[in-house]
Amino acid sequence: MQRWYLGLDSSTQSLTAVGIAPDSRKILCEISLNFDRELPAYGTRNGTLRHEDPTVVHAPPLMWVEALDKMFERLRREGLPLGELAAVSVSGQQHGSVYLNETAADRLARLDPAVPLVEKLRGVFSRPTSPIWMDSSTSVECAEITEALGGPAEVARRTGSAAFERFTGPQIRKFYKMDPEGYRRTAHIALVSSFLPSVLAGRIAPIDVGDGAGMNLMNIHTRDWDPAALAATAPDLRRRLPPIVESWTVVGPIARYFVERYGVSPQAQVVVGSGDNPCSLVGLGLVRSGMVAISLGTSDTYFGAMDECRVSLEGEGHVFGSPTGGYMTLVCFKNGSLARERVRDQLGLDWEGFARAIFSTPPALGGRGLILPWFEPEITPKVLKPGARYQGLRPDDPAVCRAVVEAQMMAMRIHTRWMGVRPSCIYATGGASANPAILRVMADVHRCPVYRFETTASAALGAALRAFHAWQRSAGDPLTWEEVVRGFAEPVRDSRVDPSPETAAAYDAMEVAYRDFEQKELARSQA
Ligand code: ADP
Ligand code: XUL
Repeated sequence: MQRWYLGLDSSTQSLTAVGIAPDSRKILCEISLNFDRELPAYGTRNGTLRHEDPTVVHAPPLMWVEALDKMFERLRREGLPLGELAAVSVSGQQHGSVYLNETAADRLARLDPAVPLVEKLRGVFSRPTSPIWMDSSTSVECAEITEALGGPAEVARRTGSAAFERFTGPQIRKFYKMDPEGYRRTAHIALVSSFLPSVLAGRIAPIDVGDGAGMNLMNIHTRDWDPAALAATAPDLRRRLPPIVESWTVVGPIARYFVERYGVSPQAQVVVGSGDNPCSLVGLGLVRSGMVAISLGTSDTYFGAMDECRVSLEGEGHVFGSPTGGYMTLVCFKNGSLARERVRDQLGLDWEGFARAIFSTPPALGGRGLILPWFEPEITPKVLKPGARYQGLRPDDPAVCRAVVEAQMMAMRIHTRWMGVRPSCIYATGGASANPAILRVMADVHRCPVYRFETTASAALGAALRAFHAWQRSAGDPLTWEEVVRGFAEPVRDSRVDPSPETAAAYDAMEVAYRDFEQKELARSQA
């Protein structure tokens, strides 16, 4: 039997496993367990616990543990050769934190193969629920940390991002203020992506530079804890945090629990976990600077690899350590598919009609009009007062179809310029990447080739590929990242859309006009 590798993605709603066999470049399995359906006793909705304050969003960490047992049970039932497993790694929803008491390390080290994980680990939490990335209840703490560190640009310069409500540091500060006794009882703080490797390896696992950068606590330049950020967050925080390591670090062999209970190879290595976005970077094959993915989902996200560390002092987006070495960026635009749907519906079209309207309108509308697509409050740039703004266009003009997509692409072009990396190729993913007119505008505005990428479980695949890479490295036979991802992370064949050079001048002119309109409207909405 050939060696194989397992990636486990603990996301908001489910735990997904992807197994890969690199020798044959085969995906051996893709299995997903939905938390609400398969673990109803925890009472989650979409993987989260409801709170009377809608800005508070938590999840039960014990549910993630139980899901792990269920997953290994499934893997065994489906006949995966667990005895041949070479390495496993984890992808976790970013920012979510798990609070462990002083018994945790010992209990993790003594898991009993005869007793399910939940029974042994029920008592290890000093905070029964975990705040996750959807929690936005820490504005006060963000302001306090920002003030202590000398302003938003300084926080971004140090940690790669301005202070964000969902980031772990502000969440830890809130816990410390709200429940000082609970904080006192906390011996270890883990991320979702370091907690599950801790269970798998039976010891407190380190945090990697990818997910570590989503905490407002890691210095993005030194790739280690930032003493000033720690001090601004909570007292005695350093001793509650594990070390930060590069993303290919081996935590140790898999715990005896999994060997005896499920027949996993005792030689299987547990590789440090990372965040789902850093893992997706690998799962999409974005292993060279300038390779970018644009995900056109409910919101649109732009993320890619970058060799040098540059941060946005305006607070646009985030810089994380990349699991491949260097850095990665992530910028989120809230008005994605919902804005496109709004336009489609207000014109009474289906997606085909929407595409036809784009193809029958000239690039940049021949300069006759613009829209700022802020139907909902926008993240990039920050717009709190929603409402689309029109210039030289009426909402019932079919040209709005092209205008909205061009505006979205132009906003990405403008608000990712701080990265100092021009995209060399773009992988388009997400629901709207099925639309050929949208891909045409994307290629023209960004002036680079676009490929369509059909993803199912890119984060879990990325974790499996990271496990493979780390195993090779630790065996003294390192592979380049290109060799690691080859045959697994490939775009749809024949999906390449090349930019049309004759549109370049129109979009350069549009950029000037768009910037101007955006500046004016931003100033007006702040007035
Ligand atoms: P998420 O993962 O955020 O739920 P998806 O990546 O599944 O989102 O994308 C869903 C969105 O894709 C829908 O909201 C819809 O607007 C959009 N979509 C689906 N098909 C098309 C199409 N042919 N053209 C444009 N948008 C589309
Ligand atoms: C990234 C973020 C989300 C979660 C989703 O900053 O908050 O993408 O990682 O799981």
